[in-house]
Amino acid sequence: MALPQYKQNFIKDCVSADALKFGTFTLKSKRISPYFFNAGLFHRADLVRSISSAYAKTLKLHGDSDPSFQWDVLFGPAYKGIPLAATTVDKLADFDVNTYGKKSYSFNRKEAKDHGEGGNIVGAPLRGKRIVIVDDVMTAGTAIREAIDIIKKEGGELVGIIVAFDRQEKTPTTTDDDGKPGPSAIGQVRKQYGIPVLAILTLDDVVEYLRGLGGEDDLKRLDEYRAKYRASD
Ligand code: OMP
Repeated sequence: MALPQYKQNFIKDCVSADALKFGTFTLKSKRISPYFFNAGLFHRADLVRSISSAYAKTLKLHGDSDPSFQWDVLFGPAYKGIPLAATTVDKLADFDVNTYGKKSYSFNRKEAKDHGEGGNIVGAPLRGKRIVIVDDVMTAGTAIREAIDIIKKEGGELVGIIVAFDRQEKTPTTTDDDGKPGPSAIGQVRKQYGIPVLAILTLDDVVEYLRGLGGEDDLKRLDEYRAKYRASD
């Protein structure tokens, strides 16, 4: 089945911005990966629009398919999540002002503030609110778990997470290259919290896109990587 148009558009923009690169990359986990996704490169105005539209579309499609998915605040963990949360709520209101016009965003300060209004949250307060976290990539889940702790501490209810890219690989461990699929950080968070973890793109989407283009060398390297590190969930 062909990829939906919005995913195709987003992959094209990722490649043109160099945000999705093929080659040899060392990950935070020390794994050597044949590709890397860098959401930080979406800084030009047209690319900001591209990534915020793709997050917004993914959230909207999920909300349309599951009416029980209701939320109040999009939380962008500092620093990378901040522009993502702000631009995505704006884009959602563009799509459908009745449904999304009253949604909010917020983010945490990295440094505690003890004067002025005080507190560690800027934007909508989280207490008693249904929160969706927006972030770039989850590999081992370290960054996301920090964000989850902040939401708990602030009295918010976590109802979902959205990332730009799901690498669909097992959580890094010492027995990494045993060739057997293992649980992913995304899968573990889904199970532990019983919430949806959405992604604009997955590695499977990129493989499908490359197949359409006939990128044989990159495909071969992605297939080898997947065989080694594939997630079981
Ligand atoms: P965890 O906090 O371990 O889940 O890793 C997420 C981080 O991995 C991101 O915030 C990036 O610093 C980094 N990363 C990417 O941004 N893109 C990738 O394709 C792969 C990684 C990574 O190092 O795993």
